[in-house]
Amino acid sequence: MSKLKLYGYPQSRAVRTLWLLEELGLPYDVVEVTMASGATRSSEFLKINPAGHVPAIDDDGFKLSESMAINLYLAKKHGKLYPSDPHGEAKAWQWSFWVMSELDKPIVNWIVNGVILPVEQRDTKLALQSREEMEWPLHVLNGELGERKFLADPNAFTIADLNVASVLYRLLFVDLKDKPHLEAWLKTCWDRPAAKRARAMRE
Ligand SMILES: N[C@@H](CCC(=O)N[C@@H](CS)C(=O)NCC(=O)O)C(=O)O
Repeated sequence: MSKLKLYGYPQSRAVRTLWLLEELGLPYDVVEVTMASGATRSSEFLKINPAGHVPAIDDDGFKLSESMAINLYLAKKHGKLYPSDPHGEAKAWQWSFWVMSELDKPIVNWIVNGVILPVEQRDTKLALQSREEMEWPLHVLNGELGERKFLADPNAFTIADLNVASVLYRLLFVDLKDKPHLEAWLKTCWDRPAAKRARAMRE
């Protein structure tokens, strides 16, 4: 059996899977495939993920893409952080789909146009609109976390928390005082030793 390969780089959405791999304690190799080098669209990489995005994995010949799907698969396969009952499992799916449909894109647009691009290339209007778009889902999440400590299992950190918190990485650097439950939960998630190791790889 060959070592798991993770395609991507820590500054990309691949950090979501790096965090999980650190939690699972699995041996893995990172195959650096970056957008800047054009490698995400190389014919070699398109054989791994025809969509041309990272992260993607090759798990002993099984190729999979989409950060949330990869994380749900790996957690389930290795029996760690994966809720064992059907309701917990369904909640993990719910939160993973929710964060992708409600927050993944606005967060990226907000950060890319507010921080990452050189000032003259930023679309400031899009950054502001995206930040506004984030407000309702973040309010919803704060409310949910006022009811329970964690998302899928009321008392335990699971893949649902990892998936959502990993998408919200950039909010670690933002004042969330008006959303205290979200702020405390995000800190708890990213304070985990595995999360700190993944974070150290990207910062
Ligand atoms: N929905 C996908 C999005 C993946 C994605 O857009 N990744 C970016 C990097 S963060 C990428 O590969 N961009 C390079 C490209 O599109 O060529 C996921 O969550 O895995």
